[in-house]
Amino acid sequence: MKLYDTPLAPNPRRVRWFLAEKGVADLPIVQLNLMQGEHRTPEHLARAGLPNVPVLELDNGTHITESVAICRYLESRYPEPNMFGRTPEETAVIEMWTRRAELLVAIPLMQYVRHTHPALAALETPDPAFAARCLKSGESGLKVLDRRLAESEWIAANRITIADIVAFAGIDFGRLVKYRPSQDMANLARWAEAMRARPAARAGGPGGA
Ligand SMILES: N[C@@H](CCC(=O)N[C@@H](CS)C(=O)NCC(=O)O)C(=O)O
Repeated sequence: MKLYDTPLAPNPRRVRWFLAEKGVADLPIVQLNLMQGEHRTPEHLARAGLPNVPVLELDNGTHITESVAICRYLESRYPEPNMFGRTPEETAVIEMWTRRAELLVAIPLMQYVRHTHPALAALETPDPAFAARCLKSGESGLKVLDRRLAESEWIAANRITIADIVAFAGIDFGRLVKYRPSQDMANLARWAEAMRARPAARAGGPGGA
């Protein structure tokens, strides 16, 4: 098994973080330089189907893309600690919050950064009006998480799960443009500090710790 990765990006960071929570340190990692277009080569497109990372290559030649799908596969290979749910109810609630974390928070905030940071113009034609709409929408999503975190220590269960990783990697990507959520969202701030303090935050890579 082999992971195609890149150091600063938030979606690959989810997988690195997940592996660190599982204590998996021996998975071979191939770093691609997105700024040099290494994810756009015919070799990478043949394995990934899209110019994206992360990609997990299995020993039988199967390629899995989509960071959450990769984590789900890794969960079945390395079941402990459980990050996707143990019962039907828990699994569904974790899926629900993972989708909310992705759709309401991570995607808009990642798009905000992509359309704001000058260096990312190599990947994206900056659209300031779109960036502003994404920030507004991501901040509405943060309020949803803040309310949830008033009633629960972690986003989806009584322990860290994939939902927390998806949300935090998206939010923390904002550091590239010096964006931090308002400390007025005290529950979110408490949770973000707990996430930042985990050893996996460092293993997650230079996206932030
Ligand atoms: N939904 C995919 C998104 C993958 C993705 O967009 N990866 C970014 C890095 S965070 C990428 O490869 N970007 C290359 C580009 O924009 O050219 C996932 O969760 O894995």
